[in-house]
Amino acid sequence: MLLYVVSLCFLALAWAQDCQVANIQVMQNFDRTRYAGNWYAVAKKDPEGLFLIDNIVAQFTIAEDGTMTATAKGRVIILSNWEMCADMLATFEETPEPAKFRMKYWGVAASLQSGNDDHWVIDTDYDNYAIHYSCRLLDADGTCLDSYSFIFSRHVTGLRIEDQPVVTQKKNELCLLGKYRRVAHNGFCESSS
Ligand code: DAO
Repeated sequence: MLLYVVSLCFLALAWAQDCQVANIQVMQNFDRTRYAGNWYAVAKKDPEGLFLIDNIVAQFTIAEDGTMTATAKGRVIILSNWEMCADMLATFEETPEPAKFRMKYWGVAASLQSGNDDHWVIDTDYDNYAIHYSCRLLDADGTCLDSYSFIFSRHVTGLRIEDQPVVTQKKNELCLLGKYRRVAHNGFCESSS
């Protein structure tokens, strides 16, 4: 019996970490209304060609018709060495899975990055933490060649201690454990435009 349980645990672990993008589990029964509001990025796994560096805050809004949009700010360096606070806008297209969106984004200033990425909500308790994931480039074997992921907190001070184990577990399931860096908040986007 014990051997059976241990084997099942190993199987579950292997399945969770096969790194296939198609097998990534997202938030079940995702409620975008509860996701709305301000989120501070407290950690980030960068994609190729990093854009948002730190002081990253996203604000999600749900319209009366249910559509989700967002504004976001963050410190960026553009044109090789010009540091500024980027003002970004995003719209979200629904997919058959409630926690998986296509996100179209662009900058208020034309010199900022624009694009169209997946925006998947991997897990959230809505009140404290949220884990976002986006795979930009799928490899031929089904794993992700270029991804980025934000760990969001409702609190600018970071994640609560009690939320850290679940966030670590989700980072592991995304095959991104050890690939995140801390995102600082020092008021840069409050003092510059
Ligand atoms: O920072 O390197 C990067 C990639 C992120 C690009 C996305 C910026 C648009 C922000 C929209 C806010 C919703 C999270």
